[in-house]
Amino acid sequence: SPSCPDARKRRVCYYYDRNIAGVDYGESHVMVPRRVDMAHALIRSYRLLPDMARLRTTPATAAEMAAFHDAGYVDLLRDITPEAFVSGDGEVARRARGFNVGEASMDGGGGRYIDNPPIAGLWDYCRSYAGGSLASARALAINWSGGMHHACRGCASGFCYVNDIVLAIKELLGSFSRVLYVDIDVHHGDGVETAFVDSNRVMTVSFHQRTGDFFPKDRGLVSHVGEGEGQYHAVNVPMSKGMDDDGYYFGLFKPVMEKVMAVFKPEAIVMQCGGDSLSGDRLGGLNLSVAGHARCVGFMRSFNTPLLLLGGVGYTVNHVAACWCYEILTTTSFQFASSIIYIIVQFTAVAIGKEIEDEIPKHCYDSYYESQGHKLHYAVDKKLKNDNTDYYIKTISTKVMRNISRLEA
Ligand code: TV1
Ligand code: CA
Repeated sequence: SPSCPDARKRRVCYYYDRNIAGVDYGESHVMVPRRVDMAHALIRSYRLLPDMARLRTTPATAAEMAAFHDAGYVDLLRDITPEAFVSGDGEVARRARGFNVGEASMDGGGGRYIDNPPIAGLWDYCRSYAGGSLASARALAINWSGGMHHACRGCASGFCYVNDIVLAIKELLGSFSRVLYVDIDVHHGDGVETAFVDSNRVMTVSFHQRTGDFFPKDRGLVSHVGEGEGQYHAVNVPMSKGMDDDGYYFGLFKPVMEKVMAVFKPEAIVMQCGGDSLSGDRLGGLNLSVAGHARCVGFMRSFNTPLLLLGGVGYTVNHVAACWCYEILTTTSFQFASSIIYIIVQFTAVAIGKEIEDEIPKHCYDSYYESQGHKLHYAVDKKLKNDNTDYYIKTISTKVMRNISRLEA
C-alpha cells in the first residue's frame, strides 16, 4: 500500500486506557490528558480501530518499578494523594517534595507552577503506563507507549513519575545484547541517558532544543558522550529554535542514525516520539511538520530491527493528535500519549495499509482542528526564523559523527 511502502505483513495491536485519559495534572497545567482521548477519537474516526487487535496489559507492580526506581520513592508514589499532601502537619508534603513531587518552580515570568503535582489516582496512572511499556517490551514487537523520559531513580521530573522507558529497556536487555534508544521529543532524554550512562549495552541518542535555560538545563551537550564503559554510547544533538524538516532530517537525523546503526549494530531499538518537536508547540520552538516527524519514525523502522515505539507528550493537542494518527497510518505501528495508547505491530499478519485522507473526518473533537483548516497535515510556521544555519548544522553533525566514530574498531 502507498501509505506503508516498506510494509511486510504485519499485525497491529492497539491498546487504549480510558482511565489514563482522565488523569488530571491540574487546570492550568500544560500536560493535557484530553489529547489522548482526542487521538483515540481521531483514530476511530479514520476507521482504523477495526484493523487492529487490542493489546492486553497488566498494571506494573511496585517490584517491577523497583528494577529501576528507589523503593522509598515507589512507596511515596503509592501513598501520596492530593488530600494527604495538604492535610496534617505538612509532613507528607515535605516527604513528597523530597522526591520532587509537589515542588513549586518559577516560570521565568515571576509566576510559580508545579511540574509534578500529587495528582489524584497517581499510583494507578503510573502502574498503568509502566505496565503498558513492559507488556510492549515483552511482546518483542513494535509498539508505542509512555515515553516518560525525565523520571529519575529517586525523583519525579518534567511531568514524569515512573520512567517506563528505562523499565522497558531493562526488560529488553534480558533478550537482546545491545539496545538503541532514540529520542525525538524536543526535550533532552536525561532520565534515560543517566540510567545507562556507564553502559556499553545501551546507546542513547537524543535530538533536542538546547537554548538558554530550556528544560532540562545544562543537559544534552555534544560533549556529553557517556562515562566509563559507556563512553561514546551517549549521543547528543542539540538544536536552536526554528529547525525545519530538511535540516532536521537530512542535516542531522539521517546521517547520525545511519552511522549509529552501522557502528553500534543494535539488536533492538526503542524510540521516543514526543510530539512537542512539531511546529507550533506550546513549549517547544522547533518547526517540524507532521510529515517531517513521521519521516524520522519511518527511517528507524526501515532497518527492520525489533522496534519499540513510545509516544511522550506534546503541548498543542490538535497537532499531536493529528501527528500520531498519521504515524499510525503510515507506520502502521504506534503507541503514544503518556503510554495511553499502545499498538504492537508484529511482522506476521496483515498491515493496516490504508490510504490517508488529509481532510480530518467529522467527529466529536472536530472543532479543535479549525485552526489547522481541518487538515491532518497542518502548515508549519513559514515566518518562524530558523536559527540553525547550514554552518551550525554542519558543525554539530561533524562533531557528533566524530564521537560515534570513536567506537569503530
Ligand atoms: C503547571 C502549570 C505546570 C503551568 C509547567 C514548561 C507548568 C510548565 C505550567 C513547564 C509550564 C517545564 C522546568 C524549572 C524545572 C522547571 C515527557 C527547575 C508554560 C515529555 C517537561 C518540561 C517536558 C518541564 C516533558 C519544565 C516532556 N516547562 N506551565 N515546565 N525547574 N520544567 O523548566 O519531555 O515533554 O510552562
Ligand atoms: Ca529529545
